[in-house]
Amino acid sequence: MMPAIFVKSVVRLSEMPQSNKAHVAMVGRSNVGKSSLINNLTNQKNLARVSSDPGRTQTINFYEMDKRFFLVDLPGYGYAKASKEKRADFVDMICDYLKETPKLAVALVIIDARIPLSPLDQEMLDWLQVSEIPFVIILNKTDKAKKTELKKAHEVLDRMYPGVRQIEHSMHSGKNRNEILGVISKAISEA
Ligand SMILES: Nc1nc2c(ncn2[C@@H]2O[C@H](COP(=O)(O)OP(=O)(O)OP(=O)(O)O)[C@@H](O)[C@H]2O)c(=O)[nH]1
Ligand SMILES: [Mg+2]
Repeated sequence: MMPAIFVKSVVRLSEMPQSNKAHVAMVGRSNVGKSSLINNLTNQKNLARVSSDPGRTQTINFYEMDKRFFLVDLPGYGYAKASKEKRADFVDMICDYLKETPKLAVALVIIDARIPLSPLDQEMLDWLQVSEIPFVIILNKTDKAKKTELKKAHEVLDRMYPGVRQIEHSMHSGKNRNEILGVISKAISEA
């Protein structure tokens, strides 16, 4: 596999890379592990900036993988310390991007395995469904979740979003990394 490279960070859709390559977007609440997942998938520890402080990613960041497609790191929603205006700006930025991207192959919606459906996650998942944007759910930080919590999370998601693929992941074990890469490969080949 070729190394992944950072392409650019943007705050306006008009600044997106001019390319017809497919996009794969990381979507999720602030601090859920979107940037860490990019580092894990690309096998490059310091590619995307990670922080234990929520609200780290504030721009739309494009990484090119294998010269074939873009991995897109988005700001998180629900960052509690941001002002109301800023929070709304991030949500607009995320939703505008997801709607306007010409070739979004799939969105990886990352949720905390211990908190399966916070109201904001539910809002995002519902919006993606209504908008007919293809997505899969990544249950992240499974290293911190109990078995019973994981089972519960799958049950809740099965009920709320029947048929939507759910993949467990932890950056520490790299659990299901190959399965996620498989989902991406399939999606970009069909995009
Ligand atoms: N235990 C555990 N911690 C994780 C995992 N993935 C990420 N983290 C930690 O969660 C924190 C946030 O990770 P980020 O990757 O910066 O999260 P983000 O979703 O990009 O956050 P924002 O950019 O603020 O929206 C960091 O301290 C990571 O080390 C995981 O699988 N398990
Ligand atoms: Mg981030």
